[in-house]
Amino acid sequence: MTEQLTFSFDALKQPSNKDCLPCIGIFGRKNCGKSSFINALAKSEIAEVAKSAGTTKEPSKYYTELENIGGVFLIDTSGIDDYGDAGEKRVLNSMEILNNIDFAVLMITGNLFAEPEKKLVSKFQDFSIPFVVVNNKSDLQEVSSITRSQVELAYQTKLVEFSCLIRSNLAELVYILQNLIPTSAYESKSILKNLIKKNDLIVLTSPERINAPDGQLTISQVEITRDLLENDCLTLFVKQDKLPETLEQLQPKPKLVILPTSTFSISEKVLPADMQLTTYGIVMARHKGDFERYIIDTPKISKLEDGNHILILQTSVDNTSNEFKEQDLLKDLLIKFTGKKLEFHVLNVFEKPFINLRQFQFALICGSFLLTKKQVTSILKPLTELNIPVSSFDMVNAYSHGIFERAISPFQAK
Ligand SMILES: Nc1nc2c(ncn2[C@@H]2O[C@H](COP(=O)(O)OP(=O)(O)OP(=O)(O)O)[C@@H](O)[C@H]2O)c(=O)[nH]1
Ligand SMILES: [Mg+2]
Repeated sequence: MTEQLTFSFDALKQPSNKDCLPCIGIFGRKNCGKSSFINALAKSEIAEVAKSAGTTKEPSKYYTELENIGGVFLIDTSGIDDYGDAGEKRVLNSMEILNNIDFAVLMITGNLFAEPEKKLVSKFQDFSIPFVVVNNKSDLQEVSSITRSQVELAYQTKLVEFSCLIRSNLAELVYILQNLIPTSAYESKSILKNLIKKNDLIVLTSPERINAPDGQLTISQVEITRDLLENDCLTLFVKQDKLPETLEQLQPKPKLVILPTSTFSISEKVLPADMQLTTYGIVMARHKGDFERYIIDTPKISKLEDGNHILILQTSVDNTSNEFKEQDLLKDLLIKFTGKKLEFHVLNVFEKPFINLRQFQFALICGSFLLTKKQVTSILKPLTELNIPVSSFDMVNAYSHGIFERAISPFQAK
């Protein structure tokens, strides 16, 4: 079964009933046979192929089924060697999909493995994306021993000979994909994965006064509600002051109640001790952040001392964003919670200026709800490699409000 889906980055981020399927990005220079490779895997002419270079102009997502793997999404891209204003924009568009793919195929031809390929591989490494290199058009030119050792030794990956024209070792290639696609690719991308199931009753609450602009819900509230509906959960939204009477009337009892951090402590006191509670911020930190690390590192804020340097990673360039409010709140929270004189440094992750990371005793990421988990993990990697504790605004917020343990408990193995 093969079908083309209209590509949209949002669609990739959104859970669907196909959200547990691997997403494979196909990269390489113009005309190296990326679209032909998709057709070879799908055994159907779904992607446009032409003799002239530059046929694929934007990422296109296709669904197909591969032997012994099952359903996968294949994402065709434009050439990584494109140039000029429009060409560079197309390259950037291709790079965007790194945020959402589980595995990559880098296609080369004519033993050409130079700057564009090396740059791309270093991006794969930044995003921790496993990959394989395919030497296409091997009916015209086979891979040389120099290229093979350049690729296989330097990157500890496989270089596979292939020809989209002849397709003789297609089964072998699919077998290689089957072995190299990480198991995480088959995990659900749902926000509340492993926590909810069909027909579970989940209660969402808002503060008495809805504080998002123009009476809107916050992005986290909207995304979590959509996730619950996608998973066929019974979803009830109530204002915080209506929570006790609502819960009294509800039968069966809800599986989980999600509260804003600001009202958690008030509600916690009136709700039964065995009721599973968490906050929107913690749900999103688990979905979009390095949650396991945050759980270990967040309590380390108690050990901060006078003169310690705290790095605040800013992830938005939008001046109207809540992120700046978050930063001020965070500074106040940390100073009040620790009672120490702390030095704060704010760094915009998109500017990447030279900065000596070793000077920091703690780092926090703010406003990362617009990023993907892969992006956040890649941003935090240089810090975690230096064993600098990292956390997010929401986790620190919960910790300094004294609600951390209870709010993370629904996500911890019983
Ligand atoms: N001889 C030979 N030709 C191939 C092979 N694979 C693809 N081609 C041809 O190479 C040309 C480009 O193929 P495409 O699949 O459009 O290449 P692409 O990488 O998608 O190209 P762009 O979208 O322009 O970046 C077409 O004429 C294909 O028929 C192969 O294995 N051997
Ligand atoms: Mg193409």
